[in-house]
Amino acid sequence: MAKEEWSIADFEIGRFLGEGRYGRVYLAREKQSGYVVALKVIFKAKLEKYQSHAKIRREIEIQHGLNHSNVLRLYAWFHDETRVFLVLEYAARGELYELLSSLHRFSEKRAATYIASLAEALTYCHGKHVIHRDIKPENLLLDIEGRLKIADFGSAVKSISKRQTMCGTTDYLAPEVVENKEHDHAVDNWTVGILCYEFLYGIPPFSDEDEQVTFQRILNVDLKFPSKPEVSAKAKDFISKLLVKDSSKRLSIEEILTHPWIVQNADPSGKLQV
Ligand code: N15
Repeated sequence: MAKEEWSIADFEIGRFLGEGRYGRVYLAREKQSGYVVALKVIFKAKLEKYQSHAKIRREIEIQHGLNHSNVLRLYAWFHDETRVFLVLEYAARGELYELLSSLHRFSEKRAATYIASLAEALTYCHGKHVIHRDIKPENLLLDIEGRLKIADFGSAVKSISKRQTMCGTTDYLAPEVVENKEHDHAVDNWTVGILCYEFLYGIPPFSDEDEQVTFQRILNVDLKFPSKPEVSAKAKDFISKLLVKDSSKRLSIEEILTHPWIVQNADPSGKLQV
Protein backbone atom coordinates (compact mmCIF):
# COMPACT_ATOMS: atom_id res chain seq x y z
CA MET A 1 0.00 0.00 0.00
CA ALA A 2 2.15 2.83 -1.33
CA LYS A 3 0.68 5.41 -3.64
CA GLU A 4 1.01 9.11 -4.29
CA GLU A 5 -2.64 10.06 -4.49
CA TRP A 6 -5.39 8.30 -2.59
CA SER A 7 -9.12 8.89 -2.73
CA ILE A 8 -12.08 7.58 -0.78
CA ALA A 9 -12.95 5.41 -3.82
CA ASP A 10 -9.86 3.29 -3.03
CA PHE A 11 -11.47 2.06 0.20
CA GLU A 12 -14.39 -0.10 1.29
CA ILE A 13 -15.78 1.28 4.53
CA GLY A 14 -16.66 -1.07 7.39
CA ARG A 15 -17.89 -0.67 10.94
CA PHE A 16 -17.65 2.46 13.05
CA LEU A 17 -14.72 2.11 15.49
CA GLY A 18 -14.99 5.24 17.55
CA GLU A 19 -14.80 8.95 17.92
CA GLY A 20 -11.27 10.36 17.78
CA ARG A 21 -9.98 13.90 18.08
CA TYR A 22 -11.66 15.95 15.27
CA GLY A 23 -13.52 13.06 13.72
CA ARG A 24 -14.96 9.59 13.43
CA VAL A 25 -12.93 6.47 12.82
CA TYR A 26 -14.09 3.55 10.65
CA LEU A 27 -12.67 0.17 9.81
CA ALA A 28 -11.74 0.18 6.11
CA ARG A 29 -10.10 -1.98 3.50
CA GLU A 30 -7.93 -0.79 0.64
CA LYS A 31 -9.51 -2.37 -2.43
CA GLN A 32 -6.37 -3.26 -4.42
CA SER A 33 -4.26 -4.81 -1.67
CA GLY A 34 -7.00 -5.89 0.74
CA TYR A 35 -5.03 -4.12 3.50
CA VAL A 36 -7.17 -3.34 6.56
CA VAL A 37 -6.81 0.12 8.12
CA ALA A 38 -8.60 2.56 10.40
CA LEU A 39 -9.91 5.50 8.37
CA LYS A 40 -10.51 8.77 10.18
CA VAL A 41 -12.91 11.25 8.61
CA ILE A 42 -12.57 14.90 9.54
CA PHE A 43 -14.99 17.52 8.24
CA LYS A 44 -13.19 20.62 7.01
CA ALA A 45 -16.05 22.83 8.21
CA LYS A 46 -15.41 21.56 11.74
CA LEU A 47 -11.68 22.29 11.45
CA GLU A 48 -12.30 25.84 10.31
CA LYS A 49 -14.34 26.45 13.41
CA TYR A 50 -11.34 25.78 15.62
CA GLN A 51 -8.03 26.37 13.89
CA SER A 52 -6.12 26.82 10.70
CA HIS A 53 -5.51 24.08 8.21
CA ALA A 54 -1.80 24.84 8.39
CA LYS A 55 -1.71 23.77 12.01
CA ILE A 56 -3.45 20.46 11.31
CA ARG A 57 -1.20 19.93 8.33
CA ARG A 58 1.87 20.35 10.52
CA GLU A 59 0.46 17.89 13.01
CA ILE A 60 -0.23 15.36 10.28
CA GLU A 61 3.33 15.78 9.04
CA ILE A 62 4.73 15.19 12.55
CA GLN A 63 2.67 12.05 12.98
CA HIS A 64 3.48 10.88 9.45
CA GLY A 65 7.21 11.03 10.24
CA LEU A 66 6.90 8.68 13.22
CA ASN A 67 7.67 5.01 12.63
CA HIS A 68 7.94 2.86 15.75
CA SER A 69 6.31 -0.46 16.67
CA ASN A 70 4.63 1.11 19.73
CA VAL A 71 3.36 4.24 17.95
CA LEU A 72 0.20 3.89 15.85
CA ARG A 73 1.13 4.60 12.22
CA LEU A 74 -0.39 7.28 10.06
CA TYR A 75 0.11 5.68 6.63
CA ALA A 76 -1.32 8.38 4.42
CA TRP A 77 -3.81 11.20 4.18
CA PHE A 78 -5.92 12.81 1.49
CA HIS A 79 -8.85 15.15 1.18
CA ASP A 80 -11.84 16.03 -0.96
CA GLU A 81 -14.01 19.16 -1.07
CA THR A 82 -15.44 18.75 2.41
CA ARG A 83 -13.38 16.18 4.29
CA VAL A 84 -9.85 15.21 5.32
CA PHE A 85 -9.15 11.47 5.57
CA LEU A 86 -6.40 9.91 7.67
CA VAL A 87 -5.33 6.36 6.84
CA LEU A 88 -4.29 4.97 10.23
CA GLU A 89 -3.02 1.63 11.46
CA TYR A 90 -5.82 -0.68 12.62
CA ALA A 91 -5.33 -1.95 16.15
CA ALA A 92 -7.41 -5.12 16.16
CA ARG A 93 -7.62 -5.59 19.93
CA GLY A 94 -8.97 -2.11 20.55
CA GLU A 95 -8.60 0.08 23.60
CA LEU A 96 -6.33 -0.87 26.48
CA TYR A 97 -8.88 0.86 28.70
CA GLU A 98 -11.53 -1.73 27.76
CA LEU A 99 -9.15 -4.53 28.72
CA LEU A 100 -8.38 -2.84 32.05
CA SER A 101 -12.12 -2.46 32.72
CA SER A 102 -12.79 -6.12 32.02
CA LEU A 103 -9.80 -7.47 33.95
CA HIS A 104 -10.24 -4.78 36.71
CA ARG A 105 -6.46 -4.68 37.16
CA PHE A 106 -3.39 -6.11 35.45
CA SER A 107 -0.83 -8.61 36.71
CA GLU A 108 2.64 -7.17 37.39
CA LYS A 109 3.94 -8.86 34.25
CA ARG A 110 1.23 -7.31 32.08
CA ALA A 111 1.58 -3.88 33.73
CA ALA A 112 5.38 -3.88 33.40
CA THR A 113 5.19 -5.00 29.76
CA TYR A 114 2.81 -2.17 28.80
CA ILE A 115 4.86 0.38 30.78
CA ALA A 116 8.07 -0.76 29.05
CA SER A 117 6.37 -0.50 25.63
CA LEU A 118 5.13 2.97 26.51
CA ALA A 119 8.64 3.98 27.62
CA GLU A 120 10.08 2.66 24.34
CA ALA A 121 7.55 4.73 22.39
CA LEU A 122 8.29 7.84 24.49
CA THR A 123 12.06 7.42 24.06
CA TYR A 124 11.53 7.35 20.32
CA CYS A 125 9.16 10.34 20.31
CA HIS A 126 11.21 12.47 22.70
CA GLY A 127 14.18 11.78 20.42
CA LYS A 128 12.14 13.40 17.64
CA HIS A 129 11.17 16.26 19.98
CA VAL A 130 7.55 15.17 20.09
CA ILE A 131 5.95 15.46 23.52
CA HIS A 132 2.76 13.54 24.03
CA ARG A 133 1.11 15.35 26.98
CA ASP A 134 -2.07 13.37 26.71
CA ILE A 135 -1.20 9.79 27.54
CA LYS A 136 -4.24 8.13 29.04
CA PRO A 137 -5.72 4.66 28.74
CA GLU A 138 -8.19 5.84 26.04
CA ASN A 139 -5.27 6.78 23.78
CA LEU A 140 -3.58 3.40 24.13
CA LEU A 141 -4.57 0.66 21.70
CA LEU A 142 -3.61 -2.99 21.27
CA ASP A 143 -2.77 -4.62 17.96
CA ILE A 144 -3.60 -8.19 16.93
CA GLU A 145 -0.51 -9.51 18.74
CA GLY A 146 -1.36 -7.67 21.94
CA ARG A 147 1.31 -5.01 21.44
CA LEU A 148 0.66 -1.56 22.90
CA LYS A 149 0.30 1.38 20.49
CA ILE A 150 0.12 5.07 21.42
CA ALA A 151 -2.68 6.35 19.21
CA ASP A 152 -2.82 10.07 19.54
CA PHE A 153 0.03 12.52 19.45
CA GLY A 154 -1.90 15.67 20.21
CA SER A 155 1.25 17.67 20.88
CA ALA A 156 0.66 20.72 18.72
CA VAL A 157 -3.05 21.15 19.23
CA LYS A 158 -4.30 23.17 22.14
CA SER A 159 -7.61 24.87 21.51
CA ILE A 160 -10.13 22.02 21.47
CA SER A 161 -8.29 19.41 23.44
CA LYS A 162 -7.37 21.72 26.32
CA ARG A 163 -10.91 22.03 27.64
CA GLN A 164 -11.48 18.31 27.27
CA THR A 165 -8.27 17.65 29.14
CA MET A 166 -9.31 19.99 31.90
CA CYS A 167 -12.75 18.48 32.41
CA GLY A 168 -12.18 14.85 31.51
CA THR A 169 -8.83 13.66 32.72
CA THR A 170 -7.78 15.55 35.82
CA ASP A 171 -6.42 12.28 37.20
CA TYR A 172 -3.47 12.24 34.79
CA LEU A 173 -2.27 15.83 35.17
CA ALA A 174 1.21 16.46 36.56
CA PRO A 175 1.61 19.05 39.37
CA GLU A 176 3.34 21.52 37.03
CA VAL A 177 0.39 21.28 34.62
CA VAL A 178 -2.14 21.80 37.44
CA GLU A 179 -0.16 24.88 38.50
CA ASN A 180 0.08 26.06 34.87
CA LYS A 181 3.87 26.24 35.07
CA GLU A 182 6.20 25.61 32.18
CA HIS A 183 6.58 21.95 31.50
CA ASP A 184 8.56 19.57 29.33
CA HIS A 185 8.66 15.85 28.57
CA ALA A 186 8.95 15.04 32.30
CA VAL A 187 5.15 15.46 32.23
CA ASP A 188 4.97 12.20 30.29
CA ASN A 189 7.07 10.45 32.96
CA TRP A 190 4.63 11.53 35.68
CA THR A 191 1.81 10.08 33.58
CA VAL A 192 3.69 6.79 33.29
CA GLY A 193 3.62 6.63 37.11
CA ILE A 194 -0.13 7.37 37.20
CA LEU A 195 -0.83 4.71 34.57
CA CYS A 196 1.33 2.13 36.34
CA TYR A 197 -0.60 2.68 39.58
CA GLU A 198 -3.92 2.44 37.70
CA PHE A 199 -2.82 -0.77 35.94
CA LEU A 200 -1.98 -2.43 39.27
CA TYR A 201 -4.73 -1.05 41.53
CA GLY A 202 -7.51 -0.51 38.97
CA ILE A 203 -7.98 3.19 39.86
CA PRO A 204 -5.68 6.19 39.45
CA PRO A 205 -3.89 7.28 42.66
CA PHE A 206 -5.33 10.77 43.22
CA SER A 207 -8.92 10.22 42.12
CA ASP A 208 -11.77 11.86 44.00
CA GLU A 209 -15.37 12.72 43.09
CA ASP A 210 -14.46 16.34 43.75
CA GLU A 211 -12.06 17.62 41.10
CA GLN A 212 -10.70 20.27 43.47
CA VAL A 213 -9.71 17.51 45.91
CA THR A 214 -7.95 15.66 43.07
CA PHE A 215 -6.01 18.85 42.23
CA GLN A 216 -4.96 19.20 45.89
CA ARG A 217 -3.97 15.52 46.14
CA ILE A 218 -1.84 15.89 42.98
CA LEU A 219 -0.15 19.05 44.29
CA ASN A 220 0.58 17.39 47.66
CA VAL A 221 1.54 14.11 45.93
CA ASP A 222 -0.82 12.43 48.38
CA LEU A 223 0.21 8.92 47.32
CA LYS A 224 -1.19 5.94 49.24
CA PHE A 225 -0.72 2.25 48.52
CA PRO A 226 -3.71 0.26 49.81
CA SER A 227 -2.92 -3.15 51.36
CA LYS A 228 -5.30 -4.83 48.88
CA PRO A 229 -4.65 -5.77 46.11
CA GLU A 230 -1.17 -6.86 47.09
CA VAL A 231 1.48 -5.18 44.99
CA SER A 232 5.21 -5.93 45.19
CA ALA A 233 7.64 -3.59 46.98
CA LYS A 234 9.56 -3.12 43.72
CA ALA A 235 6.44 -1.93 41.89
CA LYS A 236 5.71 0.58 44.69
CA ASP A 237 9.32 1.77 44.56
CA PHE A 238 8.97 2.27 40.80
CA ILE A 239 5.73 4.28 41.14
CA SER A 240 7.14 6.35 44.03
CA LYS A 241 10.12 7.35 41.89
CA LEU A 242 7.87 8.62 39.07
CA LEU A 243 5.27 10.44 41.16
CA VAL A 244 7.72 13.05 42.42
CA LYS A 245 6.70 16.71 42.49
CA ASP A 246 10.07 18.07 41.33
CA SER A 247 10.05 17.01 37.67
CA SER A 248 13.87 16.96 37.50
CA LYS A 249 13.95 14.24 40.21
CA ARG A 250 11.58 11.81 38.47
CA LEU A 251 12.99 8.67 36.89
CA SER A 252 14.13 9.42 33.36
CA ILE A 253 12.89 7.25 30.51
CA GLU A 254 16.23 5.41 30.48
CA GLU A 255 15.88 4.78 34.23
CA ILE A 256 12.34 3.49 33.68
CA LEU A 257 13.66 0.85 31.30
CA THR A 258 16.44 -0.24 33.66
CA HIS A 259 14.44 -0.25 36.92
CA PRO A 260 14.52 -3.75 38.53
CA TRP A 261 10.70 -4.03 38.51
CA ILE A 262 10.62 -3.48 34.73
CA VAL A 263 13.67 -5.65 34.03
CA GLN A 264 12.25 -8.55 36.08
CA ASN A 265 8.63 -8.36 34.90
CA ALA A 266 8.37 -6.93 31.39
CA ASP A 267 8.04 -9.36 28.49
CA PRO A 268 10.84 -8.34 26.08
CA SER A 269 8.66 -9.09 23.02
CA GLY A 270 6.03 -6.58 24.20
CA LYS A 271 3.36 -9.01 22.99
CA LEU A 272 0.73 -10.23 25.42
CA GLN A 273 -2.36 -12.28 24.76
CA VAL A 274 -5.49 -11.80 26.84
C1 N15 B 1 -4.52 15.56 13.28
C2 N15 B 1 -3.77 14.28 13.25
C3 N15 B 1 -2.34 14.33 12.90
C4 N15 B 1 -4.09 13.33 14.31
C5 N15 B 1 -3.60 11.99 13.89
N1 N15 B 1 -3.83 11.03 14.88
C6 N15 B 1 -4.98 10.49 15.03
O1 N15 B 1 -5.95 10.71 14.35
C7 N15 B 1 -5.01 9.56 16.10
N2 N15 B 1 -6.14 8.71 16.10
C8 N15 B 1 -6.10 7.40 16.00
N3 N15 B 1 -7.38 9.12 16.30
C9 N15 B 1 -8.14 8.03 16.28
C10 N15 B 1 -7.36 6.93 16.11
C11 N15 B 1 -7.78 5.57 16.11
C12 N15 B 1 -7.05 4.64 15.41
C13 N15 B 1 -8.90 5.18 16.84
C14 N15 B 1 -9.30 3.85 16.91
C15 N15 B 1 -8.54 2.91 16.22
C16 N15 B 1 -7.44 3.31 15.48
N4 N15 B 1 -6.90 2.17 14.95
N5 N15 B 1 -7.61 1.10 15.34
C17 N15 B 1 -8.59 1.53 16.11
C18 N15 B 1 -9.50 0.66 16.72
N6 N15 B 1 -9.41 -0.66 16.71
C19 N15 B 1 -10.44 -1.16 17.40
C20 N15 B 1 -10.81 -2.47 17.69
C21 N15 B 1 -11.96 -2.69 18.47
C22 N15 B 1 -12.72 -1.63 18.92
C23 N15 B 1 -12.34 -0.32 18.62
C24 N15 B 1 -11.19 -0.11 17.85
N7 N15 B 1 -10.58 1.01 17.43
